[in-house]
Amino acid sequence: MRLSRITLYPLSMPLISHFETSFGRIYNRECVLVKIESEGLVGWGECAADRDPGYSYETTGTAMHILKDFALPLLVGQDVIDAADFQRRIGSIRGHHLAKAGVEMALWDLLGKRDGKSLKQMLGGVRDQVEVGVSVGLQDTTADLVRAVDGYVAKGYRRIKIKIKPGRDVSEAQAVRAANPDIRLQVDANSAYSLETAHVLRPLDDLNLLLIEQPLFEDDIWDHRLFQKELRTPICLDESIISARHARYAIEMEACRIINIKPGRVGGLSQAVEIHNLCQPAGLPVWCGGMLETGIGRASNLAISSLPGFTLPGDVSASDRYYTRDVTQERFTLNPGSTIDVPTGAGLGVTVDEQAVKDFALGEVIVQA
Ligand code: OSB
Ligand code: MG
Repeated sequence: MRLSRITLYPLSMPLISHFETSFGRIYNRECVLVKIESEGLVGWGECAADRDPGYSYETTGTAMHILKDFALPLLVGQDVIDAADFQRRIGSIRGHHLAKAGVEMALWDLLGKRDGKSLKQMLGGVRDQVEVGVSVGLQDTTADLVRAVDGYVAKGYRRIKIKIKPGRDVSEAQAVRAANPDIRLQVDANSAYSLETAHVLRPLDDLNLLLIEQPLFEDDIWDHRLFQKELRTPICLDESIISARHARYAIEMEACRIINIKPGRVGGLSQAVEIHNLCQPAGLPVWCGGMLETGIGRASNLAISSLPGFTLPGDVSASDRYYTRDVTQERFTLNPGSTIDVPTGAGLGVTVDEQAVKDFALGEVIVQA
């Protein structure tokens, strides 16, 4: 499709409740929306970079720079055929996966709208509903955490993830486990430990956790292998898996037994599908991670979660876990059984509320042929 105009909207979305991880606390989620206009159609995508380089070196600022100054000039006025063609065209830009993935998502939305196909159909999804859980941030006290988890369990979430950091790890997990003996429970350290300090996590092995997510540094696949050998609980990698090659390294090194797939982190939905296709024959379950997405990125996460290898519940919670007002007309709700429906409309299957986009936008950049 000939891409005539691409608009970037850096957004700031107020969260219903603040979200704290080992790398910091946020009250507003920033991201960048991508709008592509082509042949009378409009496609939307979401770049999951945040304001600060805590989770990733990328920020909304670097994403705006890379897209405006390097990626979009390679695309506007061009006839871009599909995601593979898109990846070839931007192949000269090193890294910046979150930025690239936002544009790839908008391209998928556009192609789906042209062909009358849902993203689920295009990616090879096989489920109409997907199992989901909720990722609960660090709270001020352990009692607050147990209360927050209680609230989500009462809403129907059957899989809970809690964030941990040094000093707030085993104690938090033990308290949540004691209050919820049967719930599917997992923890996420967001790279807060080294092999030397991670020994404090050993007691987590007695809590019947589904997995321990990204305990060690993001660039340390080898030490994850060493740590995995010490644990019965599966390690799941998030930050470390930035490409299909890194997924292969982790599988071959036995550095983890589960992979969290975030299409943004790996440079796009096409790369996410590749990792899924690599993990399936290797026997590694995968699940879809979340980045506190708006309705746009959430629709995309639900579609990819419907692929056959996504056998663990995703961090793709209902809209009301995040935002009172979203940028899509649709709001995603939790079904009994801790599932959410996968959108069925063409492309992402959502209708963007352009007034909401304008209200949350911190700016606007237009690149055209
Ligand atoms: O590590 O999975 C993570 C949110 C922002 C950045 C990194 C992570 C997260 C989450 C939230 O855990 C998942 C969600 O979107 O609900
Ligand atoms: Mg994570």
